[in-house]
Amino acid sequence: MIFDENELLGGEKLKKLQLERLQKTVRNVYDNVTFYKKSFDKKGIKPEDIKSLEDLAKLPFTVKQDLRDNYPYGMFTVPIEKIVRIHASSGTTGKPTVCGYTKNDIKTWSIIMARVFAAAGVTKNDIVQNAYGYGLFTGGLGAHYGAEELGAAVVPISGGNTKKQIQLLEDFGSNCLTCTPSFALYLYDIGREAGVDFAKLPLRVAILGAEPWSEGMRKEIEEKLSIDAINLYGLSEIIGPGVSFECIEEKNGMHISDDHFIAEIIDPATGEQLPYGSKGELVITTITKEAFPLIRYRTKDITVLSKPTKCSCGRNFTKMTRITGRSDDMLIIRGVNVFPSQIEDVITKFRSLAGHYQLVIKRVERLDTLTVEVEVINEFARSIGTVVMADGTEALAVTHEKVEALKQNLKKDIKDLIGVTTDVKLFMPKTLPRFEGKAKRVIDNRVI
Ligand code: DLL
Repeated sequence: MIFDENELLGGEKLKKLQLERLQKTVRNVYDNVTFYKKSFDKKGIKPEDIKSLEDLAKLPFTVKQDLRDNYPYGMFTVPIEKIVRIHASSGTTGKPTVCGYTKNDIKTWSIIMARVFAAAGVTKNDIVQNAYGYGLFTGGLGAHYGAEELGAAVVPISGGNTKKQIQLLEDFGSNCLTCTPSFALYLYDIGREAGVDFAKLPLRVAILGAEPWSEGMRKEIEEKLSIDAINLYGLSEIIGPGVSFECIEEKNGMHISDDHFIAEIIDPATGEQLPYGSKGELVITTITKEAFPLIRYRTKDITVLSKPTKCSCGRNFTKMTRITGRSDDMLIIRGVNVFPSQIEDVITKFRSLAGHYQLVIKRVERLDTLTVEVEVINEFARSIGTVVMADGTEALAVTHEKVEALKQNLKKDIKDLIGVTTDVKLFMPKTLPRFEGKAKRVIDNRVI
């Protein structure tokens, strides 16, 4: 289903609207954000040089580091009195990326998210159980406002709390579930254990995103929960969830709200724009945001764009395929974005730890587990003593209280900084692999 008329726009009409909105956005950032003024001036570009959509390619890219350099509010075009909401997502080190919204931005986002629900066949008669996390993360409030905009009844349960989720699915008769795909499967497992027959629940559709998943996972979720599983994509910097979404008619590629975002695909190595059908990094320019517009933002997500054609749902918007990877090293662990450099930062603050570490990720019973394996320094190992193993190698006396304390402290600091619970394994000096070239810090054993 369609939520608003603009969703039916296409062809020259859409292009005209995009150009008008692009020109206005470029003028806004040039006049109000020092970073953009400087970067445009450096390239010798003025807002009035943007005469066609093709001229977009003349503008410089914006990257996450730029947002970090202007932390916290330097990228906002409006003073704080115009801001009504602030969200944030992980940066590559301690400081998060800050995203501000004006009242109009919240309205725009609500409409964009209402489209997502409508495209999934949700109506105002439905009950939406929103199991995306509420808080700095955009998932919870983004889905919440969208469902309300549509007129559906939202159950704002937020993430986790699995047993309660199951109870509400049964008692409240939720028709639509919004959460990460791995959480949907986890809910199923816990529900089954408790004897729930999912085929008998009123649940009809799940709108899933915030982490990579596969067609295999879709099939599994649809069969097990007896529902349709819809893919939803977005990122905090651009607006949050809602940048693109599947329609229930086709479930084949995600429609980008072209009237709010201009999408490009580039070669991540050269930055060169690639034609429709090519696999590359998604770059997005926001054309309706007020407080925090972004020009040619490099998402680092790898996908393919297809030429806009009429879809059976009625939309003419550009479609993008599932995200197949990233061009940086960002990991998504239980829906939380994690950069290895953030963990490295924490490790280096401990004097008893050496800088040699690796991150091992597994999916155990549907949930991601992250183990931080790190070497201690020689002095620490000697101070607590070591034991000789059967194969003659020396190992840390792991039962020593200092070992336990070090593990707990590291675990706590990582949890405090990035919000992910980890396992910590301490190793003797010089026992983790060494690398001649680029260190391979991440061992991702998840099968998605
Ligand atoms: O994950 C926003 C969101 C919330 C999207 C709820 C969908 C549903 P961030 O925390 O900033 O924002 O993380 C953004 O997550 O760059 C992708 O790498 C990844 N991601 C988001 N949706 C998908 C998806 C939210 N459907 C980062 N498939 C993005 C694969 C996804 N990856």
